[in-house]
Amino acid sequence: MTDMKDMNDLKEMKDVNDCIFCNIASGEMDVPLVYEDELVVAFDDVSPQAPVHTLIVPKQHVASLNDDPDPALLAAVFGAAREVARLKGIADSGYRLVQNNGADAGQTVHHLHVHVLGGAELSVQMS
Ligand code: DGP
Repeated sequence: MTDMKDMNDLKEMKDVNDCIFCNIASGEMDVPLVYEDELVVAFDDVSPQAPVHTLIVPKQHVASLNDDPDPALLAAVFGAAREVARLKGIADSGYRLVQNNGADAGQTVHHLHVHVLGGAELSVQMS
């Protein structure tokens, strides 16, 4: 008989296999990386909303902030965002981090990610 843990493991395997950001992070999808370390990858957004628009994505599949990610993983994501800003030459001119969770926020890819936006003066509108 399949127990609850097996069911959860199966669901997690399905989520990972179906997840475009997991496929990018694992290298299965060949996308040029802006940055990589042990815990995260960063790559440019396919539909840029600013001259610099890079996504920071944990290698581990976490659907959203509601999934209670390890604080060390969140620290790695924010550290990577700072490093990407430096690599892209926008650390001093300024940059915005955006992180969407759920339908009202417009989250379209259900794998936790942070957008790094900059390279021009951004709109002051927050919503
Ligand atoms: P969000 O709305 O926060 O879930 O943003 C998801 C972002 O992911 C969106 O700006 C477009 C980007 N995106 C979706 N699919 C791909 C992809 O296959 N490659 C890249 N580079 N970006 C993608």
